[in-house]
Amino acid sequence: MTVAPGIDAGRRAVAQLVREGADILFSLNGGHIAPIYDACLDLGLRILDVRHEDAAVHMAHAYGRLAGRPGVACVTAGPGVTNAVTAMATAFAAASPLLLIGGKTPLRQFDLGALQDVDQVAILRPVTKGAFTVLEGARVAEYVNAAIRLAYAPPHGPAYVEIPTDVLRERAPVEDAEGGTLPPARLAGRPAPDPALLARAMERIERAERPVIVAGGGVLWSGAQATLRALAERLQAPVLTTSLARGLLPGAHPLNLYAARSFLLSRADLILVVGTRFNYVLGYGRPPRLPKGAAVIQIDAAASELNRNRVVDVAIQADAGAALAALAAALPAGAPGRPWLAEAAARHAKATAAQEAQAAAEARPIHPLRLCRDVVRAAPPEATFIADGGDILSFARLAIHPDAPGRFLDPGPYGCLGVGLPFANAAALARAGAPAVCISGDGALGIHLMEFDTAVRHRLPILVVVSNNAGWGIERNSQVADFGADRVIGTLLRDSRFDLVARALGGHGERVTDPAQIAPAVRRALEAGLPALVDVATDIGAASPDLARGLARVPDRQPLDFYGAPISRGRGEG
Ligand SMILES: Cc1ncc(C[n+]2csc(CCOP(=O)(O)OP(=O)(O)O)c2C)c(N)n1
Ligand SMILES: [Mg+2]
Repeated sequence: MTVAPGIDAGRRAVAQLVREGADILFSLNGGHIAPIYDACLDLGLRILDVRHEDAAVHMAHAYGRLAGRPGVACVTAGPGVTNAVTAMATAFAAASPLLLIGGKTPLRQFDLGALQDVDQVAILRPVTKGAFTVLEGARVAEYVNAAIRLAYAPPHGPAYVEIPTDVLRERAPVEDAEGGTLPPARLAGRPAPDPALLARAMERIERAERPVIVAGGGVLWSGAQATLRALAERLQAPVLTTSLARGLLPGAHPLNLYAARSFLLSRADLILVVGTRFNYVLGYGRPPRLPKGAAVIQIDAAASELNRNRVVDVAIQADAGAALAALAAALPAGAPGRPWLAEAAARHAKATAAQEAQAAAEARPIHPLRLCRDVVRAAPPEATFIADGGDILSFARLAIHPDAPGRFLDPGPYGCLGVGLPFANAAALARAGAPAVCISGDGALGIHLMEFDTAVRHRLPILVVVSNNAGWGIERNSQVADFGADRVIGTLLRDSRFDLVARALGGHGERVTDPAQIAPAVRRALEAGLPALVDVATDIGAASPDLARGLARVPDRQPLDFYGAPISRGRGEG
C-alpha cells in the first residue's frame, strides 16, 4: 500500500492527547474514528474499549477526577455521539473536566443524508463548555489543546471536538506539527486572592462565634485538603462537604460532624463556602437551608459562581488552596474556644448511634443500611467507594465516610442512575492497588451491567455489591407515600440473579440472603482475583431518609421533595 507523505489528523490528535498527559482513551469503536485507533497502536495511548458510549464518558469523567490526568473518551459518529449525551450532562452538572472526541460524517457529504449523520454540535452544546468541528486536519492538535484548556478553566466541565472522517484522514507534512509548540492545556499557577477582600473576610471571621466551612470539589481540584484541615482546626470550624468532596477531613475527625449538618447550618453565624455551588444541595444558598442572619464568605475560582443564587457578604475569586492558606496565615495564634461545638458533637454522636442501631438489624430481607455498614467494614480503608441507585444511595451516603478525599463517587448533581459500574472501572484504573467497591441498586446496576464485561476483559479490580430489592425502590416507596400502598405502578422488577450474570461474564459471583454472610462474602470476593459481584437480597420496604426528609425546597414556598411534589401525607420535614 502506498501512503501519501506526512501524518494524518488522527495521529495528530492522539499525539496531542499524549502530550497533554492522557494515557487512556475510553472508547467504543466505529469506522468514523478508525484512524484514531490506528494511531493509538503506535503512540502508546491505551484504548479501554467499553460496551456503551455513555459508559465511556462516565469512565472518562471519573478517571479525570481521580487520576490527575485528563479523562478522554472517543466515540463514533451519530449514535455513538448521541449515546454519550447523558454522561456529558452528568459531567457538566458535576463541573468535571473531560474531553469527548466524536467521529463525524465527511465534510464533503454534509447535508446529503450520509450514514450516521446528525447535528452533533447542536446536541452537545447545552451539555458542554464548548463544542467544535475541526475543518482542517493540520489544526487538530490546536483544537484538542484548546478544548482541554476550556474543560479545565473554572468552572470545570466537559468539552467536545468532532473530526469529520475526510478531515481525519488529511495528511500534512510532519514539520507542520503545531502540537509540539503549544503550551500545556492544563495551566500551572494558582490565582491569588485580593488582599482587600481577604481583609474583609478576616473581619467577619474574627467576629464569628459559630463558623462553619462548607467545602466542595474546588478544594479537591486545588489539592488543598491539608490547607483546609489546618484552617478548620485553627478556626475550630466544623467542615461540611458535598458528597463528591467527602474525605476532606477524615471520617472520625472531631470537626467532621456530618450527622449534625442541619443543626450546624441553622445555628452558624458565619458560613465559609469554598469551591462549591449554591445549587439544590445547599438549598440555593437561601433560607431555610442557609439562615438569613449568617454572614457568608464565598471562595471560588470561577467568577460566574460568586453571588450566584445568594448575594454573599464577601466574594473572593481565587484558587481554593491559595485563599485558604492566606486566611490561615492571617489568623491570630491559638485556637478559640467554641462552646457550641459540644452540642453539635452530642447531636452528631446521637444521630450516628441511631444509624448504628439501625445498621445492626438482623432482619431478612436484609436492611440496606446493614449491607452498607458491613461492606464498609469488610473492605480495605484505601478502597474507592462508589454508590449508585435510589434508596441504597441514601443509605450508602450515611455509611461511607472515607479518611481521604477522592475515595467516594456518586451520581452527583445530575442524579444520573447507571454511573456505578463505569465509575468503578475508572476508579480501579486511576487508583492502582486500591479496589473499587461499588454499592448499587438493582435498578441502577441494570443500566450499564455489560460494563462488568469491560472489567473482566481488562482485569479491573472491582467489587460490585448489589442491593437487590427487586425494584426501583425509592420510586416505589415514593408512590406508596404519595398515592397509597395500592397504587404502585411500573416500579417493580424481578428478583434477578446478578451473581449468575457476573459468573456468566467471567467474574466471581455470590448471592447473600443472611446478614451474617455479607462480610465473609465481601472478603471472598475481594480475594477472588477477578472482578466480583455480591448480590444481596434487601428489603424494598426500608425507605431511605432522603425520601422522608424531602430535601429540595423552593424558598419561601411550600416545601417540595426532590421531584417537585409538595411534601405531604406524613412525609416529615426533619
Ligand atoms: C437515568 C435515570 N433514570 C431514572 C431516574 C429516576 N430514579 C431515581 S432513583 C430510581 C430508583 C433506583 O432504583 P435502584 O437502583 O434499584 O435503587 P433502590 O431505590 O431500589 O435502592 C429511579 C428510577 C434517574 N435518577 N436517573
Ligand atoms: Mg432496587
